[in-house]
Amino acid sequence: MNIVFIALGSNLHNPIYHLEKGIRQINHLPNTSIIKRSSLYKSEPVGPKNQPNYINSVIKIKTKYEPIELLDLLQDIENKHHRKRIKKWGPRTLDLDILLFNNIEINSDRLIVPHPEMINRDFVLIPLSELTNYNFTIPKYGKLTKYI
Ligand code: PH2
Ligand code: MG
Ligand code: MG
Repeated sequence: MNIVFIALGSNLHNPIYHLEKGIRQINHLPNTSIIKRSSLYKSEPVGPKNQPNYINSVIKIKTKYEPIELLDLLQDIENKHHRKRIKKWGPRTLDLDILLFNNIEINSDRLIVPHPEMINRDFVLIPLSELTNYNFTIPKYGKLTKYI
């Protein structure tokens, strides 16, 4: 089984609904289950400011899928939430980002793991710290606590 951390974010049309439904949909994927979930956090948009505040959360899952298979399945779920890819860092109904996949590093066209922005984003680091212990290390970057 692979251990994967996924960040969820939403700032359109009832964000809590989209996050809760997204978590259920991930839990229903074959050979996949949620191990832990963080609290929901409200935050101001990072990037363009002319958009609503976000609700964010991080989950820890175990799954049999390989990284690109999981990425495809997460994008299917985003699409079911009528996610429109209009603007980088623009408003969205549901964003599902793979943060960490076991302890591996991936640098492909479609997927970079660890997520290259995660260490700069409190809306990821704080919920992630809820799910991990004090010594938790991020491949390539080192101790999580350095960044909080
Ligand atoms: N996601 C973005 C851009 N800005 N800001 C917050 N607070 N939360 C997000 O999830 C977020 C963001 C693009 O993925
Ligand atoms: Mg994102
Ligand atoms: Mg994304």
